[in-house]
Amino acid sequence: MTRLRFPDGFLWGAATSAYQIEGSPLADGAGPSIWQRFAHTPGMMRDGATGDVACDHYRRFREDVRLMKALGLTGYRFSINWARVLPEGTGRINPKGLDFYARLVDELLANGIEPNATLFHWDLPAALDDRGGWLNRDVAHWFAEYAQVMFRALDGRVRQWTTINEPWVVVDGGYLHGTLAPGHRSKYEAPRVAHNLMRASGAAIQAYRAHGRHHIGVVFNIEPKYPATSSAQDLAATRRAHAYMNEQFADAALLGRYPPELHEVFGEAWPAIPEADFALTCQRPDFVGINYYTRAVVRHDPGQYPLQASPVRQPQATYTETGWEVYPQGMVDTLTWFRDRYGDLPLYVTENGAAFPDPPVADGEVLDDPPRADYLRRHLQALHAAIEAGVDVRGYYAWSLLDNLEWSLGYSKRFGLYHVDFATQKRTPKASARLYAEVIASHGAVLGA
Ligand code: PNW
Repeated sequence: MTRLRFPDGFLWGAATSAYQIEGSPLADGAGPSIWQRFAHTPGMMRDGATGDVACDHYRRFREDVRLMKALGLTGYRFSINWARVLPEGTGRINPKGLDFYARLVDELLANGIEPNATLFHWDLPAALDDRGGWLNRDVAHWFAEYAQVMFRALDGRVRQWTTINEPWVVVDGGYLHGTLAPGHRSKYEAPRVAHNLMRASGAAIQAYRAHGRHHIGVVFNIEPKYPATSSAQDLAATRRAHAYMNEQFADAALLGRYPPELHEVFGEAWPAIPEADFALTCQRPDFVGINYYTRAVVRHDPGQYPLQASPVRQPQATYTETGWEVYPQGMVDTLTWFRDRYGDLPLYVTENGAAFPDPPVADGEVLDDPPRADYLRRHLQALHAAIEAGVDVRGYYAWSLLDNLEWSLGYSKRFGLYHVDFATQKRTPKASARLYAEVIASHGAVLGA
């Protein structure tokens, strides 16, 4: 194999999100979010986990920036808890909440790390949920108001903004299957929420055009779909799954329409959408972030509501602890598909990583995590192949800097480059962290050995 080299200026990052790492969710005047409520509702979270403490990053962020520095990161993607800044979601600003993010950004910049601030990574203010949350069309204005507060406070120092993280997960987990906050289960709500998420993202981009001076983008989780057989039924199921998960959001944002397969999926639950709305959803972002974890091989399955499609397990493949097939070629397929469908625009891989069971921590030693290191190595090789194929990828963020709260799965799934002992808050580097540091220091050369 030849020596790999990533482009000069390629951004090497790691990603986290507010509710998953911060802890202190109600500190210093913050309002509750829907995740605060969901986690405190019996039966919703594995092992009764909550984000009350998480990685205690709210109080230990300086130590965590030192960990980033030790890896040689040039970028860090974090999210802002809306209800820390606007406890009621709109209106009154909480200066102490705003100040936390200002201090974090200052600490990053002082260490030469470029902040990428995500405005929404699932923790909607509970006060807005009380007003209908993502089902209320006004949410686009609420979100733009909050976005402008953040732009005004931090745009001098934050040069990369992200509107919404993974709208599909919000819709599918939060409103269709009820596995994530706010825990609704309705095929009538799901497409309305999807549309309002994209209206909100567009409204924030529009606000940025008036007030911002740098770059704003949106983040989609893309999971390429491959048919299990060449039967007409499996091909149609694959198209539905692809339209629902991958095209629904990116088409609204970049093409100003929805794929026709969604009508099949939602049937009479598909809402009438005013054509004028697409002028709002379709605001060209400066970049798109793609979260890539896995692929799905899809078959027709009438029992799956409402998609009538389900994934087929690949007997020869390796699966992560969250049940995701390790499939690095999917990274190449995803990035080239995205470029071909939506045209040239700068892309970032804004999340990629894997949960595997880790061995116990031995004092003072690097924790050995061969499967995660292997996942990282092979996906970075795939990323390099996509860049060689001409896709304009500007950076990569590993998910995640730290072991953290894996949403309703609690602390049972570890994605971190650093192990976290949740009893003591001690951070321990894993071998995957060492590998990543070597990749960064060598511009990728160690990947080609
Ligand atoms: C992402 N899927 O979630 C999120 O952005 C992170 O907050 C999360 O911790 C990470 O991936 C690991 O799960 C996803 O079903 C959740 O395809 C589900 C899917 C994809 C991404």
